[in-house]
Amino acid sequence: MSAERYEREFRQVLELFERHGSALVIGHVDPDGDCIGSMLAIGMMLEAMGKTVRCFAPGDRSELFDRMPGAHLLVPIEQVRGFDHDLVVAVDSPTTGRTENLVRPCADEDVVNFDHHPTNEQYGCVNIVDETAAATTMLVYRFMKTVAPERITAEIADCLYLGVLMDTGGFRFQNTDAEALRTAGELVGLGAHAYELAHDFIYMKRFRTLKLLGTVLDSLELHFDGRAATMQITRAMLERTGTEMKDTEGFVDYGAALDDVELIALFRETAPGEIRVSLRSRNDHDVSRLAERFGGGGHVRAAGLTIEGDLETARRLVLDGFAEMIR
Ligand SMILES: [Mn+2]
Repeated sequence: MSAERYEREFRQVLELFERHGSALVIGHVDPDGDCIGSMLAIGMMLEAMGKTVRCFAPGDRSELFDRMPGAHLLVPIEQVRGFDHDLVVAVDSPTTGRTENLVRPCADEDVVNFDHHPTNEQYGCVNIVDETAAATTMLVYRFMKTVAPERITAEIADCLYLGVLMDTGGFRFQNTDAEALRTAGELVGLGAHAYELAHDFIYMKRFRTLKLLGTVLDSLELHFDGRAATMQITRAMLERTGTEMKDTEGFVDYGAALDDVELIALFRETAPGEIRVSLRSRNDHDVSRLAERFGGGGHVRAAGLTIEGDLETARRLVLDGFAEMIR
């Protein structure tokens, strides 16, 4: 990613930040660490500039995120609806649909779009979209470093680091390139707490979460001579262990730990008759194309979709898709 490529856009975004008095920062449904980190970093920058700012992402989020600096900016949906704002900043969201249409394409209000999904629909008035970035927070960092480096406090550095940490799976995924490591290094230099963040967000698990993981691993199955794997999380499993769906982030990666497995699917019964599917690819199989077929999306190696139907229906649809891909 070259800084020059977005030089003009970065200036436009800063100009919007300076010109407007209030901003709504929006993330995608069921926000992850990259989404939350991007939202809070931008939120804190705007707050320090004297702006009125609120951050929101629909769906569930882990309460761990409430420990992050800037978490006071996260508001419930009721405080979004009545919020009179003149700027919208969307983060980590390839489509406005991923924000449950809280973000509307650039028209009568100014919309800034920071994202790293290849399927991004460029819905912003200013679009900073670079699929070569391992995390959206890397683009936010590049923006701040270019136009307002003095505004990157240790608190903002923590939020930006969180995105790189989580979206690279703790610097293990294939997107862990020199730029990701360089960004992480610079952010630690600016005060990000590498150890504490890795401890809280990667290593530490609650007792009940580990018990749930045990039952999820018990559901692990191999298909197509061990080239694909599936796992599932039912409402009953959550009830038995006293957990919630938001406790299951990262579970899909246990399937990806199997050496010869190329494709992995984790099925989550999010509501009766609604199955959310997380897909992972271990090689060049493009799981985002399979996800898009069912209205989902994502990256080549990590994507998600929602299927209306029961677990068996979802399994059949996804395994049929896998069969086409590895044939
Ligand atoms: Mn991301």
